[in-house]
Amino acid sequence: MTDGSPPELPASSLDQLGWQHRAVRAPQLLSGQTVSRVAVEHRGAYELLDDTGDAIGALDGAMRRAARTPFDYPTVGDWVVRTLEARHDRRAAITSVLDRSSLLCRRAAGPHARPQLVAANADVLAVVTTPASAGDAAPAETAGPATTSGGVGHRIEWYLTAAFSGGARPVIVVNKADTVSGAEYQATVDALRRRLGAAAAEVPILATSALDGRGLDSLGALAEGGATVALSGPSGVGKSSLVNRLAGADVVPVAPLSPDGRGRHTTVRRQLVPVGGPDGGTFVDTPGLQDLIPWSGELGVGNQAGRSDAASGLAQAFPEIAERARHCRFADCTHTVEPDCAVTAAVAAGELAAQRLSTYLELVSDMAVDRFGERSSPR
Ligand SMILES: Nc1nc2c(ncn2[C@@H]2O[C@H](COP(=O)(O)OP(=O)(O)OP(=O)(O)O)[C@@H](O)[C@H]2O)c(=O)[nH]1
Ligand SMILES: [Mg+2]
Ligand SMILES: [Zn+2]
Repeated sequence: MTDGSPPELPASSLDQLGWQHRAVRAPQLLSGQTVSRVAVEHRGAYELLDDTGDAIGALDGAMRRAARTPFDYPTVGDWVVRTLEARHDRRAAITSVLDRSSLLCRRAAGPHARPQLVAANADVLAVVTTPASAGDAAPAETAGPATTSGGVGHRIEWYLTAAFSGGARPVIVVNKADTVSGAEYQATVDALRRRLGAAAAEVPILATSALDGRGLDSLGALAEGGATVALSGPSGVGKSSLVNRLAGADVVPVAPLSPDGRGRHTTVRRQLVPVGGPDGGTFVDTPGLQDLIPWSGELGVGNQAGRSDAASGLAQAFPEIAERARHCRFADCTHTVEPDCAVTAAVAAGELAAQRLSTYLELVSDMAVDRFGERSSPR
C-alpha cells in the first residue's frame, strides 16, 4: 500500500517507453530538441518522460496560438517534441505533438458535448471490472431494456466501443478474482460472454487479483514489447492496485482497505507508468468513471484496418447488428420503427437477443449529439 509519497520514477529509455512500438514515423528533430512522452497532464503543464529522465513541459507560444480544439493539446500517452533546454520558467517548450496511433476519448460529463481525451497511443484498453460489478450486468434471458445498475457490466459495451472507435484493442479484466469461488468466477465470465454476443469472440477476458497476484503475468504480457495498456472502469475495482503490482512499487495511490471499496475515487489524475524490464511497456492509470460515453466526433486516428471512428467502433462492438443492418431497406435505418428492418426482424425471429439491440440503441442514443453540440433528447 502507498505511504502517500510516490517514489521517483526511474529514467526510462525511449524504447522502454514504447518508442519502437509506436505506429507513427520518427520526426525530424532540430538540434536542441528531443522526443518525450507525456506521463501526467496538469493545467498548462505536462510531466514528461524520456531518456534524459523526466522534465516539465509547456506548450510553446506558436503551438498554443495554433491550438483550436482539445485534440490539438497533448494528452497522457502522447509523444511530443520538446526543447532540451528549459525556458526561463524552468519548463521545456513543447513544439509539436506527434500523430497518434490511437486515441481514447469520451464525452466529458455535463450537458454540453465536449471531448475529453483519456489516453493517446494506447494499444490496449483494459476495461477493469470485478465479479461483483460484472455480475449484476448479467441479463436474464427474457430481460427487456437494460436497467442502470451502475456496474461496469452494464456499460461494458460503451467501453468496448470507445476502444474500437479510437483504434485500441479492448480486453476485459475481471479483477478481485480472489473474492469469489472458481465456479462463481466462471459464472461471471459466462454472463459477460452471453451479454457481449458476437463481440465476445474478439474480446479476451482475463481473471486477475491484485491481492494474490493471479493473472498479473497475462495482464503484464499485454504491454510486452513496449506496448501501452490503458486501464479504465469504475472506481474501486482495483485499477491502481494492478498498476502498482505490475510496476513492482507503489507508484500511484490506492484506496485504503474498506468493506466494499466502491465509489471512493482515489485516483484523481491520469498517469502513464512505465513497468520497466528489458521489454518495457507502459500502463495508464485513470480515475474511476461512472460512465464512459464514447466520443462520436472525429478522432483523427487510423489503424492497420483503416479508419477508426465511432461508426466503425460501434460496428466492431456489435458485429452481429452491423452485419444484419446491411440488409435493412433504408441505409440510415435506426432499427426501431422502419419497415423491412433486418435487425428487428432478427430479434423477432429469435436470432438476435432483444437485450443486445436495446443495449445498442441506448448506446447510440447516448452518443448522439445535435449540431449545436448539445445532447439530443433520448429516443
Ligand atoms: N480483494 C481484493 N481487493 C482488491 C484487489 N484489487 C484492489 N483491491 C482493493 O480495492 C480497493 C480499491 O482499489 P484501487 O486500486 O484504489 O481501485 P481503483 O480502481 O484504482 O479506484 P479509483 O482510483 O477510485 O478509480 C483497495 O482497497 C484495494 O486494496 C483485488 O484483486 N482483490
Ligand atoms: Mg485508482
Ligand atoms: Zn434496420
